[in-house]
Amino acid sequence: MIRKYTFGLPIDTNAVIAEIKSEDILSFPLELKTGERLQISFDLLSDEMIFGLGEAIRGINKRGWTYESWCSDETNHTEDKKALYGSHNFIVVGDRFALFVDFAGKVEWDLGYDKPDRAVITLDGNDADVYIIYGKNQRDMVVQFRKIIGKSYIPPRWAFGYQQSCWGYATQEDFYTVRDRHRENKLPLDAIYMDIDYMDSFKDFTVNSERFPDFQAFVDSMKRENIHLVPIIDAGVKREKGYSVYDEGHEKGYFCTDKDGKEFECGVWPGIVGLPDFLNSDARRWFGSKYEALLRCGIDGFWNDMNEPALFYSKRGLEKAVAKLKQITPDTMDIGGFFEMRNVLFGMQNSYDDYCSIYHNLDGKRVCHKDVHNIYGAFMTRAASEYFEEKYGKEKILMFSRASYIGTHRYSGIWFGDNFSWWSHILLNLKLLPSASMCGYLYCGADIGGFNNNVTRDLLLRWLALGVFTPLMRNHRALGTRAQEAYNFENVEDFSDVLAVRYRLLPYLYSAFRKASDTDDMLFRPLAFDYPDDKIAREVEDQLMLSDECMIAPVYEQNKSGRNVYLPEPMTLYLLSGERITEEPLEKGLHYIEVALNEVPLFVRNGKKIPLAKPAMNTAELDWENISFLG
Ligand code: MIG
Repeated sequence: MIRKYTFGLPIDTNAVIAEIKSEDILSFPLELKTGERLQISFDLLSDEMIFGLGEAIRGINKRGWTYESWCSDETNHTEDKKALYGSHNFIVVGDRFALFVDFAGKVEWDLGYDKPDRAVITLDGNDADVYIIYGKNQRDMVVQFRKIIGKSYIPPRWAFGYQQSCWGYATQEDFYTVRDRHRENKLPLDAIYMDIDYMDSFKDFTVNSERFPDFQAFVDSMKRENIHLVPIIDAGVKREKGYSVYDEGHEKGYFCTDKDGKEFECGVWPGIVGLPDFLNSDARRWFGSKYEALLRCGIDGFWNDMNEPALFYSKRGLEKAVAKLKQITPDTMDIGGFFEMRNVLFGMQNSYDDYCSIYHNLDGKRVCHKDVHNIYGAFMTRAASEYFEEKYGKEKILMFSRASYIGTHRYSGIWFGDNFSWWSHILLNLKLLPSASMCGYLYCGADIGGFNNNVTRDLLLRWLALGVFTPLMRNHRALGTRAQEAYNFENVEDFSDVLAVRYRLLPYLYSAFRKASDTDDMLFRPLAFDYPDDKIAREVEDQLMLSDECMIAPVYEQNKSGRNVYLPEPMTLYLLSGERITEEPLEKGLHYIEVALNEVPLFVRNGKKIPLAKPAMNTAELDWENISFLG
């Protein structure tokens, strides 16, 4: 049962696609404060758990911290942070109700932070739709929510293969090397990512012709070897006269403006850019059609980046900062002045003041960016996906986005952004999965091996053993970090062993994915959803249920030969490695399991059968029909 309450005049965020009649707000069942900022609050029961918020830091159980919905270019995913790249205003409160706050501005979620037994949700505005969902259990509430926000995006099958990425591949030789070295080392591979260096001066929809003298031939030769190329597209369009994308957007008035109607100027990788006004439907159609420049060459996958939007600085911020810095002289500088100078410089990036100074033309209505911030990136990805759907069918093109809102899951997947090569980030990756599932993000994954910092061999192997189960299985790293392709490490067979397991399990993983999408269900669930009366299972934060058959429990600490696992019911443990499989039936309860670095542990519920294919070098060569079974 779903109840909708409409406050003020909400803008259409495109999140909910079902028609639902609004109730009288006087019957709103939770405490309410109206005024400039709508506030919803309620008491929490003593051991009540809160799930949800999609892409957010901290635990699977969100209670005890304060979060913010504010799409953020946040490269430090530490536990003191409040927001990451996506804004997903959905929570499940114990088994009492679920709540979706459909509001495109900032939302603060105090979930037992100020007072341990109180939740207070504060919106930066008073025009919103609020949905309250009642159901027979948590999973049921999620399914009901998913039904009103529409079916999850399903990418092409090759996007379930192993994918390699790196910020720094620049020339076509770099790409051939990645392909060939995977081949030589018997490492399967389906795709290689093209980060910003493929472009000409970071201009969207261009290709650097010195580095790629015959781009079409390059794409074709990769395709012949079953390798898909996936270029990045950034939100900002380089402000350069003579660059057709900029010129067109400028002439048509498709860029965001400042208060006075002048194009808002900010600096990102290409230098000063125009921000396409994705809130404007004409601008969306226009931007979406620009992907054709690459689609035409046979490109069939994209990742949309920097669409929170990420701003290094703005012209107005820079002017203010420079004026401030000019007042400083080394002789008069004191400690206070030093810190102020530092704040002035660092504060320019992704500044809230800038977000308050940007304006959109929402199909004729002028709106300030801060009131629609959380749907900006979502609408960029919508622009691309609507074009793909019209021209090719959306399942033909791989698409995932960094920023997202509720509803983006119909258009694309997401990746979890700039994590670190830290052991704790394997665990963060795991914790993000069920929360993403709740909001419809079935196609998702983290940068395997970690984006920032230097990887180690064991970290990569352990992370890949979790990545075997994430629909997006992509190894990605930042410029200047230690080489992270599997072939750089000793005993590369260990990596082949782990990657082989991914391909062996693909028929199962793919069908589990489709089933979750078809039935608006979760692909990953917290154990608490399946075993609500089991006191130990309820609090497990490092194991997940996968579809209806399995449980996963990766090793996520260094120098460990295994880990403790809690079994809420009897299951069989399979250790998979290359074509080798060992099997051990285990009783309900606590177990220590040993897992070698080249093994992938999988726990299968009694009576469930898991199909297995033969290993393959890519999804095109995989024999999807001839399968055997685990168990
Ligand atoms: O400011 O394109 O999250 O995956 O490699 C960094 C370079 C911009 C951020 C993305 C990351 C990508 C990087 N980008």
